[in-house]
Amino acid sequence: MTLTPSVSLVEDPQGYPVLDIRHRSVSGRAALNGAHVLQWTPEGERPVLYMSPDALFEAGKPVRGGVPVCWPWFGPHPGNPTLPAHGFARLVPWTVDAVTEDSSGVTLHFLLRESETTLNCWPHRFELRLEVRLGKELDLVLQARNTGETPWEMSGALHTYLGVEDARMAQVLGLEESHYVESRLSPRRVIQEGPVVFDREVDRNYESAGAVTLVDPAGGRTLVVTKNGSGSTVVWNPWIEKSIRLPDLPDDAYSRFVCVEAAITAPAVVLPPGGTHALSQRLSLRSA
Ligand code: TA6
Repeated sequence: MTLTPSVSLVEDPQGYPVLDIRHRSVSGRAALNGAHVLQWTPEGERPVLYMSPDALFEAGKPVRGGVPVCWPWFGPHPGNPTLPAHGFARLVPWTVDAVTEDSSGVTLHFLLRESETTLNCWPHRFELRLEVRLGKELDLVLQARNTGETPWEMSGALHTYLGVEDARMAQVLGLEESHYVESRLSPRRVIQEGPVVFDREVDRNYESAGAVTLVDPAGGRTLVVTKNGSGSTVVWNPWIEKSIRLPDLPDDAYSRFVCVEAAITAPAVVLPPGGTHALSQRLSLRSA
């Protein structure tokens, strides 16, 4: 099915619907499952997002790469460990509300509302919209609305896998002097001294609302991540042991990506009936 001249709906693999974008300024792919941006490649560039060669493309399962939408909670569910990590939004099919394009790129509008599946794990009514603008930059706007009768709270993230040539030489700038916690290892708040470097597992939740820059010297590329509506920046690299342990990552994956995530963690956002909150992120390439 062709939606606009540059966008068609394919099933790849079979039975897994994906919007395939081939525009003169950009190419990309986005799955209906999870409204998941799988690929973004500005014209004349290498793909910007990392996608594991071992990623699973199955309904109901998260995809290891691209931009997973973590919502309505980030990380393990605060009260019920049997619920999926990072919420349900990345696991369920969304609808495509609209597709538009112009000379500079393509915009996709995804929509998710409560269903029996979501109500079974989160008893609230909501409307979640993801607007994806693919061009020489990648813009994502995740807007949540409380369409119910009572307030509810949300956390979440745009869990972005950024491809690098060699993470062991990469640095994340812009978090200097920010406080962070190493989410797995210790609740202790630490101050970031200098650039963030990758020589072990890094799984940090920074108290930062500002832009960050990922420098990839081996790849000759620099990526700027700007955001709004997010008080936390999560930086994750699994390093060697976890890359080996995660079944949907090749053993050497740790050297090939860094996750930089525009996140809402603590405090969670509380929405009254009719209230809305937008979390947005822009990725822009700079030649190094
Ligand atoms: O990005 C932070 C994080 O919470 C890490 O702790 C790691 O678990 C990562 O997300 C991947 O989570 P996932 O559920 O996609 O395997």
